Amino acid sequence: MSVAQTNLWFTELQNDNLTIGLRIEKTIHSEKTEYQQLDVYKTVQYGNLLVLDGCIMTTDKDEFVYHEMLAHVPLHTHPNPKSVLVVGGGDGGIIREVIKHPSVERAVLAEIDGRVVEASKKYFPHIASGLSDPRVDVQIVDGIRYVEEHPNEFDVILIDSTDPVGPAVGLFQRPFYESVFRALKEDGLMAAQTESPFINQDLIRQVYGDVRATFPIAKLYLAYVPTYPTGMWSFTLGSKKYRPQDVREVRVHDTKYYNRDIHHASLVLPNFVKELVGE
Ligand code: SPD
Repeated sequence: MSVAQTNLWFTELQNDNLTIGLRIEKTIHSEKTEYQQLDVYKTVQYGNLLVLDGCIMTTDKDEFVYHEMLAHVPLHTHPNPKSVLVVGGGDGGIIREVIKHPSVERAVLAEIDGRVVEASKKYFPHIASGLSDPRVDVQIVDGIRYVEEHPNEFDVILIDSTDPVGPAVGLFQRPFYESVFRALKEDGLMAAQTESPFINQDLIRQVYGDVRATFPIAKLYLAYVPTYPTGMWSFTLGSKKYRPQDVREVRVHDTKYYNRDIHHASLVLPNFVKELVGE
């Protein structure tokens, strides 16, 4: 039996020439927080959808790809990650993946907007599930400042930012990567979400150049997220000592996307992306 369809659509304007549209059943939540417009919709295709300032952040159905890939590629690259910082990521998806690693003793979430954390606990409980773990310390703070104030403290730092507009702009700039470098221990490493190689080429070139100028090792890797602009998504890893190419075994197996083959496959770049980063 077919269900009556609404004619309501959420449309993300990805740039002046490109949109992605999801049919929605209803608006679940809408508010203007101190930092941004926060909306939650129930969609027909992808379950609940979290939107910040008009941009898709995550959906029930495809969130696992992004969260697993931003967390497990860098966490497996480090042989024994104990202390982890997540900058942004107020929905808790990255934290949920971080605490799957048995070596992790402490995971700090530095999120500027406490309303994102609260809305995610309410409307995305399976994504936010790790936030109440005793190893997790949720700090509602400016992530840039938090990183500056915690030198030499973390094995791994993961930057789960919104798109490079508004409050997130500073998270895509060289001074921030330099302070991430200082906040890492002597063999620490970081990874950041760095948008789509199809439509954010200047940004990727710039971020990769800044990370390569800051860290001895830099590597771009890819994953496929259906609800993000163009589907192809990039992450940039910067490391003081360990290379993602050297991972031989994976320690976490309760994943839907990530595995050892995906780890290595994600490091293989199409020619047009290689060119972007000069590989
Ligand atoms: N255009 C989508 C970029 C979203 C990056 N962050 C998503 C947050 C999910 N935890």
